[in-house]
Order: sequence, then C-alpha cells, then structure tokens
Amino acid sequence: MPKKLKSRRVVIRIFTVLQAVVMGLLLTHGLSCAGEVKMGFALSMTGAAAAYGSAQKEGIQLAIDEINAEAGKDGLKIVPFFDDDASQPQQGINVFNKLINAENVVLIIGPTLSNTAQVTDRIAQQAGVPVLATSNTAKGITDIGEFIFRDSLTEAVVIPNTIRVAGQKLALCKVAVLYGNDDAFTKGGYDAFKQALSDAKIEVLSEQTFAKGDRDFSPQLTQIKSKNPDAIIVSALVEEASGIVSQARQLGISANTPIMGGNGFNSPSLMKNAGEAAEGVIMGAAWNATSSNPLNRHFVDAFAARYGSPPDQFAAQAYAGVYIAYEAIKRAGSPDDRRAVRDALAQTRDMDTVLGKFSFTANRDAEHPPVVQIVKGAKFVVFGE
Ligand code: 1QQ
Repeated sequence: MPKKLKSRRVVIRIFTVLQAVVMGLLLTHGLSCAGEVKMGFALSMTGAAAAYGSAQKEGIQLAIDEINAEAGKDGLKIVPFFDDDASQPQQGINVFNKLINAENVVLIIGPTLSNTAQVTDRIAQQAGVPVLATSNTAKGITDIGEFIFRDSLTEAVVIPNTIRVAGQKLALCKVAVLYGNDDAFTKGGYDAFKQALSDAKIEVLSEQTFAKGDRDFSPQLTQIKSKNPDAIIVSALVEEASGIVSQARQLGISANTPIMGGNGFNSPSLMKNAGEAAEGVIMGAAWNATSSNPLNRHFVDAFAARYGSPPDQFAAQAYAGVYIAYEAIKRAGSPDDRRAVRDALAQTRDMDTVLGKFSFTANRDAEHPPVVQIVKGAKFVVFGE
C-alpha cells in the first residue's frame, strides 16, 4: 500500500476512536445534546392545588411549543420533564430530587404552592439548581437563597393595593376575616390582609379559621353574619374559597356584603364551583386577560384557540416563566451550566412578557404593577372599570 494512503487510514481510525470516546462521554454524563435544554416542571396536577397546576401546564406547553417551533432545526430547543407534586411537600421533595439528580435539568419551574416551595427550594438551593416559581406568593420564598426566583407578585405587594383600592371604593369601616391556618400561602395572605387593614384603619370584627379539605364553613360564616361586617376578607385556596363563597350566600349573607380574596381566587374554578354566588367577588391579582400589551393579546388568542377556553392568571404567569427562563438560558450561553443560568436570570431587566415589562427585584421577586379584579358575568374584570 502506498505510504500516503496508509497514513490517511491511520488518521481516519484515530478520528473514529475519538468520536466514539466523545459520544460515550456525552451518554455517560447525561449531558443535553447540543441545541437542547432540559427544563423541569414541578406542578400540582392532583390534590388541593390541582386547579392551578393544570392551568400552569397548559400555559407552559403552549410556550414550549411556540419556542421549539421558532427555534427550527438549528436553534436551542426545550426538552421538558413534567412531574406532579400532588400539592404535597413530601411529593415535592421526591420530584425535586428526581429532576435534579436523575433528569439532570438545568432549571426547575414550580412548585405550584408556596407551602411546598418552603421545603423543596432548600434542596435546589443546596444543589445549586435555579428555581423559577410562577405562582408562589407567600413571604420568604426567595429568601431561601440566591438560586430561587419568582415571576409571581407576592401577597405583600398585591394585598395592600387591594385593600387600598377596594377599601376606598366600597367605604369599608369594619370587616370579618376568614383564613386557612395550615398553609404557607393562606397564613401569609392573612398576615398581609391584617397589616393592610390596620394601615387603612379598618376594624376587624371577627377572625375565623379553617383547614385544607374542609367542606362545611357554616359555623364560621354564621358567627361572621351575626357581626354584620361591611365585607368578608378570605385568605384561601380556590377549592375552599368556592365553598365559602357559595355557603355565605346560602346562609343569607347578601351580595351587599362583598367577599374579598387574594391570589388563590384567580382561578375560573371559583365561578365553575360557586356559580352565581361568585358574582361580585373581588380579588387581588397580578394580571388581567384584557391587558392590551401585544404579547398578551397573542397569548390570550393562541391559548383560547388551542384549549377552547380563556387562560387564567396561573396560565399567564407560567407561560411568561418559560420565556423568562429560556431567554436567560440563551444569554447564559451554556444550556448545562446551572450557575451561569442563575446569573443570567438575575440579569433579567425590562423584558417584554405577557405580564408587561418584567424585571426581578434585587431579591429575585417579581416587579410589575398589581391589579384588582371583580367577577362579572362569570369573568374576571378589572375592578372599578
Ligand atoms: C401560593 C399561592 C397559591 C394560591 C397558588 C398556587 O399563591 O401558594 O403561594
């Protein structure tokens, strides 16, 4: 064999061996393929917060499909790993461990409830995996550490605005308060309402409690009715909120006594479960479907076309979360580098999203104006418009 041909064969053989070694390394270390990013989603698809989790999943799936279609053949594609946290902290821990250690995701979106995030986010912080919550509104979640972010406005921002706007418009002087005392969000919401009521010099005539899964609220509501408050303030997840709203009206507390809630009320399952009784209920929110920003118009139309029903706030915040995470991952330059993705997320400034121009605060919380909504004709409309 001529010498030239022989040396060409040797080069080809070396190249083939090298290629096999690189492929082997990629497989054994579970790295993403070039052009792909692994994102984990911990959502409450079952249990007390399932109404929120299912809306979140729809918003997320829409965002992923849009991003992956736009990325085309050569762009960075999202490979999603969905898991059900079952609205339970222990199941949230299992899901986080799986996403972090087995699926090797670069970032986690979720979990749905603050009550779960309080424990799961410590695991992610410890492992150096960025978390972007899209529905956690209780105090202290982002204080867990520098890897923890959220695009959901906190109750501490939304509630004082709700009390200020509704308190003035409805001339509230005295109210009753009913809250869940076994959940981080419902307890945190209660604290925020209490502070806002005290700041607005609105008297609290009665304070009543319940727990997740309760179905009969008549003892608490009967006590509240006897005090004749100007309004009933409720800090609850939507399952219990629906029962409270229906039973208040059944017990003869008329629509002249408005019921006001926080973030937990922003799900159409309130109208689905409470029906006519939901009319006139007022809630603090982070987003309203009628917001005129062009991205929001596109989102509302695309969502309705795909699912046959309008999106709620939880779908909107989840959809925004995927875009916020994806932009950060692209800026980070390496879809496997959790630290670089964290640092890029922290740099998010004035990004156009369905929530409006979006930035994180220095403490990695969401920064944009809150809204107050009221249920009219089975829809959430902006209160006062
Ligand atoms: C929280 C919440 C819930 C109402 C949403 C899922 O805001 O747990 O923080």
